[in-house]
Formats: sequence, structure tokens, C-alpha cells
Amino acid sequence: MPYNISMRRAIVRSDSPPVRLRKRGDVGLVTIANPPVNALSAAVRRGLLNALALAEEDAKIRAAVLTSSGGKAFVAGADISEFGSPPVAPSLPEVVAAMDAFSKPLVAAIDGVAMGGGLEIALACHCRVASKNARFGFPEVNLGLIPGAGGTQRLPRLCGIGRALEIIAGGQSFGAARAMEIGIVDEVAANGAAAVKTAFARAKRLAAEKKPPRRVSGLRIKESAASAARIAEEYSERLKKQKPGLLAPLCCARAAGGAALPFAEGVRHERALFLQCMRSQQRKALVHIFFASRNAAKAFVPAKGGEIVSVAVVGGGTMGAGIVVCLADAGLPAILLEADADALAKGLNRARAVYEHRRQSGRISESEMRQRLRLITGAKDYGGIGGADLIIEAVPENMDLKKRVFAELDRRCKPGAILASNTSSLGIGEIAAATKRRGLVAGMHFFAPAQRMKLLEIVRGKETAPKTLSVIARLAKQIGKTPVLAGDSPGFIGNRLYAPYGREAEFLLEEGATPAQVDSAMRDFGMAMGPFRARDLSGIDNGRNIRLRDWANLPAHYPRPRVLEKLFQAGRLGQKNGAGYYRYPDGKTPVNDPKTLALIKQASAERGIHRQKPSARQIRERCLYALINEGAKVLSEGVARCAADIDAVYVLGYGFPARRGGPMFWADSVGAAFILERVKQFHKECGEWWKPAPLLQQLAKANGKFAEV
Ligand code: 3H9
Repeated sequence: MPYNISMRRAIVRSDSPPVRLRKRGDVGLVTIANPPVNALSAAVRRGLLNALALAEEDAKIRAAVLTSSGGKAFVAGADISEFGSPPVAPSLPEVVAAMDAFSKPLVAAIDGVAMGGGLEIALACHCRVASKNARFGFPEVNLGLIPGAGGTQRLPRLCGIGRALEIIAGGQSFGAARAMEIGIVDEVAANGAAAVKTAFARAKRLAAEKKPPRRVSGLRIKESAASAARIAEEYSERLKKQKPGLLAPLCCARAAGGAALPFAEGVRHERALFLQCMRSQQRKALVHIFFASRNAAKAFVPAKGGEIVSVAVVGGGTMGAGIVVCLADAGLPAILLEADADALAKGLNRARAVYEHRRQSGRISESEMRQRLRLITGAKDYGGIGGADLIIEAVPENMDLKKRVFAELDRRCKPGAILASNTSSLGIGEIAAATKRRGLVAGMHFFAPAQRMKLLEIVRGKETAPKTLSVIARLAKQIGKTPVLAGDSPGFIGNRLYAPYGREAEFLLEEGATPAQVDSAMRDFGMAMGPFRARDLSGIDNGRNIRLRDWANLPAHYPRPRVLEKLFQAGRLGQKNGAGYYRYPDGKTPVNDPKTLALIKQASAERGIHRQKPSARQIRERCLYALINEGAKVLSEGVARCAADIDAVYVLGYGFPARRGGPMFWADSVGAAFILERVKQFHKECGEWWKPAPLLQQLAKANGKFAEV
């Protein structure tokens, strides 16, 4: 009997709401319904076992289809919020084993994302039909884990060990067409409903064939156990270089390397590695960042109305051009405003260059490039942007200039339009005071390169209306950014903490380190880039401007590092003019420069310092504890809502290693009492900058954690 949607739906039993079993003719339809992403919580696992047992018992059911509701996610994997809590039976491996052993044909109908445990349950089915919109992947590695419910054993059996290693250790997702091409799915249907219909047809056909189900666990990979282990070992060696310091990718490779063993043995090996990862500090840190980056968005009340349909960006420099690219990527029309035809052409060319680069590296097609470039238009005067719903200012960091721009925007833009500044540290309240719409003015601090970095600091000025913030936060999500709310303090969250970090790095130079030593100590800690390489990239002149402003009223007894100023005076502006802390003979690769060392030694001599090379540990303590001490101040002043927001800012915007969970999470693992002792010591040795933050003192006394503040 062909499957018919209007067929009477016999509900067999429904005592596990997140999973339902319905009988449609002689096929059982098992549906997971656990919004928002159908995660495999304890209730879902129980429900699945229950449904399978009922379908197994029911002689009238000859085959079953497994699907889910909602359309966004088939199943997004294990329930991450359960990690770290005592295990609740049944475990996912038990559920997966029951699916594998199900005596009747079991067909998965997949729509939306099938990730992690979601892909594992699909692989445990005996046949898979995907909708065209389905996406697949094993993102466990991004959470410090490996697939722990047979994924490392079943995937290589379907697509070969080489591809499986890439998928499992890489953590990237891929679409239905690719899944079909590499043998993970058996058929692709036009949409979710068609996938269910096709799965029904397949289930009936398989039942009619009366053959034993085709279990992936029963397949073999073509390599011998020894050669699979060797391939995995070679892959691990590459991973050690590409992802230094990370445990999970290596465990992924080791687990997949066992795919030539008898299935049960491979699964035991996988389980041991999974549990090792689950207990690791890296897993805790990465899961913390997963939730921190999502919880940050909860600072904003969901916006009602205030749709942003068109956006204008003032200033076509690297940042402005990056912002229009972000907008066009999300399908939003963007107008770039520049003062004259020449500057406008340069700005538009910068945006075009980003797309050209993507096209040349095969990430977008020619027609996609043209489509996105069509969304970007130019304007040479304010009249051309008067109709925009949101205007993002991205002119150089100069308060007078910004005030002039905002006063003009206020006059020329339509009432109700939001005016945002991309300033990285200037006061939003002061900028807003140049307008008559202060409630509609906020900060939108993008990070370079704006088209790639995930972070957006949304800055609340004294008079910014909550709705303004909410509308910006909604737009942030639309353009793929993680919004974090920051208070209006110089440098907001990110740059405020970065200032003491950079300052200590520079004092270390005067005391005896070289830029390369400091950078390599911080890179070994896991930072994406050392502080001097980063400063060369952002420009010595920019760093100097910020410092001059920040230190304008600094009391005389605060010591001031001198190397940055010397570099500036010597005309070394960083990578952009070929020399800063390093030299850049080919325009991009840093090499050590004796001239910088001479300037550093001069600074040491002027301060009467006998140079001594610090250890990597001393470098890390000085830079990181300065940052954390400032983080404690930012928290108690309410500039950041919570420690997790600071962590999200640092991991998403400053290259802080995600495997350490961000600076405040890392500080909690070191302990407030220990950090306070070191801060006190530095206060004695290095001066006033190191005054311990009151919050750090409180936490040290109470044995408390930043996470609890
Ligand atoms: C695993 O499977 C281990 C197994 O191999 C072995 C076990 C033995 N659990 O991201 P969004 C929440 S490890 C719990 O904003 P999107 C999320 O917190 C898992 N909650 O939406 C948020 O909550 P809230 C491997 C989850 O549309 C809400 O859902 N799987 C989970 O931008 C919406 O999320 C993964 O790593 C979860 N698994 O993106 C996949 N997933 O609204 C992780 C999401 O309260 N998830 N939530 O803030 C994702 O990549 C994205 O969430 C997804 C949707 C692409 C699914």
C-alpha cells in the first residue's frame, strides 16, 4: 500500500512526549520532537528506546522510519547542557546499539542538521534519505570531544578512513549532495516532506525484500587494522602541527584508526577515548564558550518592529569596506558613503577585492560575487544615505571628527534611523550628545577583518534606548555575528582589557625580552597572535593615539613604557609601512629586526634597567594577570554583564584560545587566591598599575569564582 499522508494515524502510545511512535499502515513512524534543535536529552533517549521496543513488539509493524519535527534540525546531537552532570540512563551508545540491532528495516528521513549524536543515530539506521537542505557533520571536536556513540566506527565503514578522519577531526559540516557523493546517505529528496515519503517507500521495499537489514556495523573498511592505525597515526602527526595543544582532534584520529578492528572492539576503544575527553579541562572550556557565546545574546530583549531594510556605512577604509561585505553577505543592501569620488572608488574597490579573493579561492562563484556586489552602492554626500534605517560610522578614531559626522547624520537622516559608531574605544555618550536622537545612538564595534570575525560589541551609551540595542542585536544575528553587550567605558570590554595586556608586554621588552620571545610565549599559551605582531598589524600610530588619549591624565608616579613611542618617532608604523616591532621584507612575514632591539635597549638604559631575559612563564603571568585584574574591574563596574561575556569577547574577537575557555574561565581554573598573590607581588615590583581589583580580593578571600559573579 503506497504511503499516503491522509492515512489514518494510529497513535500506538505517547507516554514520552519528545518521541512519538505512530503506525501508518505497516510502517512505524518514530518522530523526535524536542525543540529548538531536537537534542538527544535523557527524555529523548528514553523515548527512542521505548518507541523502538514498541515497534519491535508490534507484529503489524514490518519496518520503521525515524524522523524529527521542526525542520531546522533533524537532531543537533547529544544534549550539551547535560555534559558534566551525572549520567542518566539510557546512554546514547545504548540507544544507538538498539537501533543497529532493530530486527526490521529502519530508515532515517533527515531534514535540517544531523550533527554529532544526530548523525550517529542516522548512521545506526539501516538506510538514510536526506532532504536537499540537510547538513551533516561531527562538530564534537569543537567541544573538546569525539563522536562517542559509534560515529568514529560507522563513518569510516561508509566513506573510507581518509575522508572520515577529515570529517571527524575537522568538525566542519557539509551538505546533502556531498553526503550522497561519499556514501553517507542513500537518496536525496527535494524537501523534508519528500524525504519522509521516500523513506516510507524505501522502508516498505526493504520489508518486502525480507532480507536482513543492512547494518553499517556489519561492513568492513578496505584497510587492514595495521594500515588503518598507520593512516590515523600519520594524520595525528599533521594535527599536532595544525592544532597544537588540542586533545580532542588526536583522540578523534585514534578512535577512527580503530575502524578496522571488530566493531565491538572499535566501539570500546572509542568509548574510552570519549570519556577521557569528556573529563578533560579542554572539554569544559569549549562547552563553556559554546554557551557563553549564545547566552551573550540574551542580554538583549527580543526586538519588536524596527526592521532594518537598508544600511549605510560612513567611511570606506578597511573596516567600512569589511562591514558592507558583511551586510551584502547577508543579502542586505548597503550604501557606502565617502567624502569624494576618489575615496569612494577606493572603498568600493576594497569590498570588491574581498569578493575577488573569495572567488579566486573557489569559495564563491562569479555569479554569487556579482549578486553580492550589486547590493553594494556608493554615495558621495549625506543626501544619498538619508533613507537608510541604520547608519554605521567607520571614520578614523577622532572624537571631533566623529561628533561632526554624527551631527550631520542627525540632520540628514530620516527620523527614527539608528546611528551607530564603529569606534573601538571612544565614548558613545559623548558622540550621541552631538545629536538630538540620543536614544537612537549606540556603538557597534566590529573586529578586523570585519567580514570574518564573529564578534560584535554593542555599546550602550548612557541614553541609548533598549530597543535600539535590541534592533542592532537582531541585525547582528542576521549577519552572522555574536553580539555582546558592553558598557560605555573607554575601550569597552575588549580593548579595555587589552590595554594592560599590551602595556605589560611592552614593559617586558624594556626589562630584557625581545618581541619574538613575548609573542612566542603567548602563542605557546594558545593566543592566535602575539601582542607585538598584533600591534604591528593594527598600526603603531593607532596604538599610540589610543595610549595618548588613555594616559592624558595619568598621575606622574605611574611608570610609562617607551618602546611604542620610539618606534613611532622612528617612522615605524607597523606592517603597513614594512617595519614596526618586526620588519616585513615581503610585506607580510615578520622578521626580527636589530634596529628594534637597539631602540628597546635604549629604552631600558633610559629607565636604568639591567636587562634580564624573562622566562615564558613570567611573560604569561605578567600579560595575563594584568588582563584578568582589569577584567575584575570591568565586571564590578558593570561594563561587562558577566564573566562569560568577557570570555566570549576574548575568544571570538581577540584570538584567546577557546580550549582555555576565555580569560575569566581560565582565571577560575588557576584560582583567585593564587592570581591575587602574583598581582600583589607585581604591585610591589612594577608599581601602581598593578593595584589589585577589589573583586579579585573578595573572590580570593571567599574562595569564589568569576563565573559566580
Ligand atoms: C555529541 O553529539 C556527542 C555524541 O557524539 C556522543 C554522546 C555520547 N544541546 O546555535 P543556536 C541550543 S556533542 C543542547 O543559537 P542556530 C543552543 O544553546 C553535540 N542545546 O541556533 C540555543 O539555546 P538558547 C554535537 C543545544 O540555528 C538553541 O539550541 N553537536 C544544542 O544558530 C539554538 O541554538 C553540536 O555540537 C545541543 N546539542 O544553530 C551542535 N545545540 O536558545 C551544536 C544547540 O537557549 N549546535 N542548542 O540559546 C549547533 O551547532 C547549532 O546550535 C545548530 C543551530 C547548527 C544546531
